[in-house]
Amino acid sequence: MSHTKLTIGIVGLPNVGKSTLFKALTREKVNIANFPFATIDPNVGIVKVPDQRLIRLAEMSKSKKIVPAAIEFVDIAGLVKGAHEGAGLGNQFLARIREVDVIVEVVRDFENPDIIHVEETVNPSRDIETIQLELVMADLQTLNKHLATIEKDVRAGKKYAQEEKIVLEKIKTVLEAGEGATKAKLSESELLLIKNLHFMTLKPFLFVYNISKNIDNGNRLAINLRLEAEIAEMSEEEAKEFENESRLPELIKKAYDLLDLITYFTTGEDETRGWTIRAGWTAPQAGSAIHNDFEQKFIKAEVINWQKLLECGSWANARQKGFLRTEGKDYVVEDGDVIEFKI
Ligand SMILES: Nc1nc2c(ncn2[C@@H]2O[C@H](COP(=O)(O)OP(=O)(O)OP(=O)(O)O)[C@@H](O)[C@H]2O)c(=O)[nH]1
Ligand SMILES: [Mg+2]
Repeated sequence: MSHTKLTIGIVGLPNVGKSTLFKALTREKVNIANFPFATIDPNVGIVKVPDQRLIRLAEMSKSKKIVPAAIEFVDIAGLVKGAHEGAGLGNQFLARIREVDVIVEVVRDFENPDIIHVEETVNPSRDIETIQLELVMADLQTLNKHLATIEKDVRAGKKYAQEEKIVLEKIKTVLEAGEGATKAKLSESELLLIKNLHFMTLKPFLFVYNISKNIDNGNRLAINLRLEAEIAEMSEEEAKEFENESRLPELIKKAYDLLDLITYFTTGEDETRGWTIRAGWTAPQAGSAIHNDFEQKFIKAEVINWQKLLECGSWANARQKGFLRTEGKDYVVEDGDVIEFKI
C-alpha cells in the first residue's frame, strides 16, 4: 500500500448493489440500473475519511483548509459463475482488483422480485461461494502463468526461482482445493517472495450484506445500500436527519481495522491534515507519509494527543504548560497524535 492512500475494490455478482455502494461512498454520478452488467468500465472514486477530530483541530488552528485522509474505491463489472473462463464481463477488470489493499464484497440479501438476481433466488452463502471460486480460479491462472515464466530459471538452478516455486506450489495446492491463498498460511518471508503477483485471495475481505438486519460481526456488515445512496443525494440539511442511520463510516472503520491502520494529524494555519499509517510505525516512518525523505532526515518530533491539544487551546499553550512531548526516532505513533516533525 502507498503510505497515504488506502484503496478498496468492490466485487460481487451482477446487479447486487456494487455501484449503489460506490455512489453512496463517493457521491459520484454512476450508472445504477436494474439489469446485470450495468457497469462496464470500472468506476474509480476518492472518498475522504470522515473524521470529526480534523474539524475541531482546524477550528483551533484557524486552518485555511482541511485535508482528510483519503480512500480510493474501485467499482467493477459483476462477476458470474465461469468468469475465469470468460463468462460475463467482470473477469476483464479483475486486474483493477489485484491492485487494491482491501476487497469489499457486496452480497445481495434483500428480497424484491422486481430486482433481477442472476441466480434467481436470494442466497448469500451460495453467492459468496460463487465469487470465492471465481477469485480462486483467477488467482490460479495468475499463478500458473507465472510458474511457466520462471520454469526456465528453475531448471537453470537460479535460487530466486527455486524459492519462489516452493511457495507457489504451496499456494497451488490450496487453490486447486477451491480455497483462498490465505489458507496456505505463508510466513512473512514467503509472502514477500510472491508479493508482486497480487493474489486476490490473499487480501483482507469485508462482506457487505445488502441488506439484512442481523448479520453484523467480524468482517461482515449489514447495510441498506439503497438508503445510503439516497442519503448521498440529499442536501446537507436533509442528510443531517439520517446521520445516525448511515453505516458507511463503520465500513471505512472496519477497513482501517482490518489493515491495522491509524491516523495522526498535523495542524497549523495553512492546513489541518489527517495521515494514514500502519499501527506500530515509529515517528520517522510516520513522517515518510508526509515526505519520503522525512524518514532519513528525522531529528525529533513534538507530539501531543489531539484531545489534550484542544484542551490547551493552542500549540503555544500546550508548550507552555509542558504538555508537548519531545519524542525520538523510536517513538511509536498512536492514533490521534498531533505531530510536528523536526527535520
Ligand atoms: N430494493 C433494493 N434495491 C436495491 C438495493 N441496492 C441496490 N438496489 C437496486 O439493485 C439494482 C442494481 O444496483 P447496482 O448498484 O447497479 O448493482 P451492481 O452490483 O453495480 O450491478 P452491475 O454493475 O450490473 O454488476 C438497481 O436497480 C438498484 O436500485 C437495496 O438495498 N434495496
Ligand atoms: Mg455496477
